[in-house]
Amino acid sequence: MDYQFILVEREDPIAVLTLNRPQQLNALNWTLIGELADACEALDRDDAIRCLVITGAGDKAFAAGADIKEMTGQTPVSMMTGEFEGWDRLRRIHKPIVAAVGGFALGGGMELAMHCDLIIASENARFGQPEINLGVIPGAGGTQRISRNIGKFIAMEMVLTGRNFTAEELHRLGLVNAVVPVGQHLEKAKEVAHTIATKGPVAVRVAKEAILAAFEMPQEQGLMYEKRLFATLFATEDQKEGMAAFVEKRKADFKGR
Ligand code: CO8
Repeated sequence: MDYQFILVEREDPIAVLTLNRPQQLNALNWTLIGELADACEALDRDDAIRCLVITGAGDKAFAAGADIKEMTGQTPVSMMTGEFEGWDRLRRIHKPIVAAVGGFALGGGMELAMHCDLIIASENARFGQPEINLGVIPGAGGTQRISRNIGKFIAMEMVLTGRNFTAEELHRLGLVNAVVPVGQHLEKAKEVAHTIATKGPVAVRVAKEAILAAFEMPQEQGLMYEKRLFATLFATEDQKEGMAAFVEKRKADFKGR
């Protein structure tokens, strides 16, 4: 399937999705977000693919935000209807997604990275929520995700001052998994994706679900949910295979069943 604003490259068992508007620093227009959601959903249904990587084309940006030119003529009604659907669909992808960030990840770009499950950043990556400079606030989860994933005070600083944070700062704050030399973010992200892809697909899916549930549920309920998911995995062939492989001192061959 050909898309206008993204590239999809399969490297089974992983797939790399590239935001492809480098002249506009990969600004996220509505079509791009819709295409990204379509492609992620198709790969989510594909048993041969076990982990996704999202990156930006060119060496300047992951994505410099939602497309400001496209937003200038919007109204409250047009912003409320339909257009958020792509973001919501991305939130519901079951397979793990690794963000490979080089250069700017601003506004919607940082929010897209935070929709992913791990973030690998190049030393030159710059993250920020500069919407305040445009007279608005983050609209794709920035206020909520920074508050929950880091905390109130950093969220206030990012959103109220609009200051960019370095990859190293966000690594120290726990939002970035690894910082690598300039230009190596995609290779590192693919390496991490390949590692995840060797694990049992059912356990990976359920693990992502359980961790995301921690942000939605009280702890007592979350612990019970985890316990139930853990028990359910004993009905899978992958559990039998994983444990048998350990006992027999061989590599497990997970089938996702
Ligand atoms: N939208 C549209 N075009 C952009 C964007 C953007 N966010 N960012 C950069 N571009 C374009 C520029 O207009 C320019 O195009 P042209 O050559 O046609 O003028 C091209 O990309 C290159 O950009 P610059 O010349 O500005 O490059 P610099 O290296 O000088 O500066 C910066 C790089 C600092 C990143 C600068 O481009 C910048 O400040 N960009 C805007 C950053 C920003 O404010 N982002 C937040 C946008 S608002 C948002 O993301 C809200 C999210 C809500 C999501 C929910 C939606 C439903």
